Amino acid sequence: MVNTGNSIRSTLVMKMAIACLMVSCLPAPSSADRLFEARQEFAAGIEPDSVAIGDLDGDGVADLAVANVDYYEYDLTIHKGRGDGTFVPVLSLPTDYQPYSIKILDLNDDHINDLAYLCGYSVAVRLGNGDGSFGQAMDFLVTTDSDSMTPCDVNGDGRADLAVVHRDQRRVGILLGLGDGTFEGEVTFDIDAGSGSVAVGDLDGDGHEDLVMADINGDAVSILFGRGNGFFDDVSSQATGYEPVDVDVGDLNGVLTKLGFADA
Ligand SMILES: [Ca+2]
Ligand SMILES: [Ca+2]
Ligand SMILES: [Ca+2]
Ligand SMILES: [Ca+2]
Repeated sequence: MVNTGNSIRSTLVMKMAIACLMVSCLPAPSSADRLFEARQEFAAGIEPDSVAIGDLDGDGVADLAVANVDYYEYDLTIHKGRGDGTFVPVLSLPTDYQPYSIKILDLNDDHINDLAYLCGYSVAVRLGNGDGSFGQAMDFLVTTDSDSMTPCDVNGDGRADLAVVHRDQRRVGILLGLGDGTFEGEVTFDIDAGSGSVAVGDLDGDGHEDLVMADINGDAVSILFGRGNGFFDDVSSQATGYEPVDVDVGDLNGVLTKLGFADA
């Protein structure tokens, strides 16, 4: 059988259509696929709620600290990094209550990372020994239990302070660090609405750290502009979308620091 011109064109059109169909069926690589290899999973404790990244044993390789908040089997788990993206089996550290908002930072200026986390009506601190082990927990009372805390330096003395948000009391608590891993008593500041998240940054460029709280009950963020001495101006707020649950601060346009927040 001899192909006519029309039949040849029809065959070409058919092949092109099939080729186009095949291309369209191939999954387009997502942005995440281009940035990350396949996900790996590593066991933590039960119901991990927050995670922090930092070198806990001084080998220059990032490790993980995870706060696990299962009602019956809460703890911290320490995951030492091997440097290839995998981790050695976990070390479990018991806590007195369910731990939230774990942070890795150096609180006593010995250049060894320490742990800070919320635990019941306290901020708990465990100073690092430099080998991935930690001293006993030191507790610093706060006014209520909370699930959000951020490190800051609101009095500009170079010593790490902590800001804790108290959702039910519509307050933020500040614990000024003394530089040895301990803190002064909590001082609280009123905000407009119940908030479940706090972030820190210099929003007005005056060199003093400011605090931003996501007001899940107020459809806004509360802002406390810092005076650089551990105290703040009266709270101001900025409307957001519906029930923002989280907030962070970063330079999004290269000119001014802007707010970013996640609506519920
Ligand atoms: Ca390490
Ligand atoms: Ca330290
Ligand atoms: Ca400070
Ligand atoms: Ca400021």
